[in-house]
Amino acid sequence: MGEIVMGCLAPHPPHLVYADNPEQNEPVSEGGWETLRWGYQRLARKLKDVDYDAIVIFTPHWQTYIGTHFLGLPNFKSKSVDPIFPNLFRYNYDLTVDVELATAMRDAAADAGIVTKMMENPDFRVDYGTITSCHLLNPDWDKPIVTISSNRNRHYYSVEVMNEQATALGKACLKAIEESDKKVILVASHSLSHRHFVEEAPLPEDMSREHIYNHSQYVWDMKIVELMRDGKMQEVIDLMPEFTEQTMAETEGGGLTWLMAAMGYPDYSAEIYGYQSVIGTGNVIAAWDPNESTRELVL
Ligand code: 2X7
Ligand code: FE2
Repeated sequence: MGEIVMGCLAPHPPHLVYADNPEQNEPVSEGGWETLRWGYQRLARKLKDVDYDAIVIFTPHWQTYIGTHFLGLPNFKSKSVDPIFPNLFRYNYDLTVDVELATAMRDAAADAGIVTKMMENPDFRVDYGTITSCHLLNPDWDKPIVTISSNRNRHYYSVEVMNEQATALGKACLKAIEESDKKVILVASHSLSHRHFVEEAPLPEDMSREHIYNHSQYVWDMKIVELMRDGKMQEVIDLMPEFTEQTMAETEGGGLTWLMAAMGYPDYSAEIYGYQSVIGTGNVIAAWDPNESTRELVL
């Protein structure tokens, strides 16, 4: 029987890849945002010791307006360019997809009444949320991935509808994983609070210019992190509509709701790997390790 061996909240500001200067990314930086990058490095080291078959990632930057889509070809190769920050992120990727698992998830979601589609266009450009979170969690890219799109329930309806739909999708994905014989890492790729500056510093990595957009965002983010530490994930999901509306949070795409529904709303402490702002947004790296013997107090 398959299982979820780890769940991660993995924010994807392209700034973090830019700051790391990997060979795949064209722009060159002088660093920056070390609190998040060092946190990611620590989590990536932990994941190296985890036995798993695939990473399943839910991204808010592949936005679909009719249904939920899944990457559906074994390989995608192209250049991913951030539409807002092309100066920071032009990343050459060549990634492998676990199509069997993607199809099983699609089928389970369809059985649950969710409108679905497999993305089988070989020229499709994978979004920068997927690339950034996967690069930072597994810079070796030595495991296949499954990417799930974010249906725009929030925009068509409300955060409440988003929460319900993402919950149904999370439960369907869990069913597909359990029916497979695979060990899977689930990743919700997004920030927390999401108001951001509309002007970039002349040198983007100038850390003297980086801070949270406003105090209210900071207080909300800390409330969410505290609940994560306390193992109160059902409460986080219950607060989601209010949090999302008041901080314009990137939870609006449904990632954390999907992750928590699939993991059964953990009542144990999340591992916290770092919190920092990027162009004013609030970003926490967190992981839920279902295995008590390897679960750690990180920060
Ligand atoms: O997509 C993002 C993000 N979520 C946060 C910060 C900056 C840029 O892009
Ligand atoms: Fe984003």
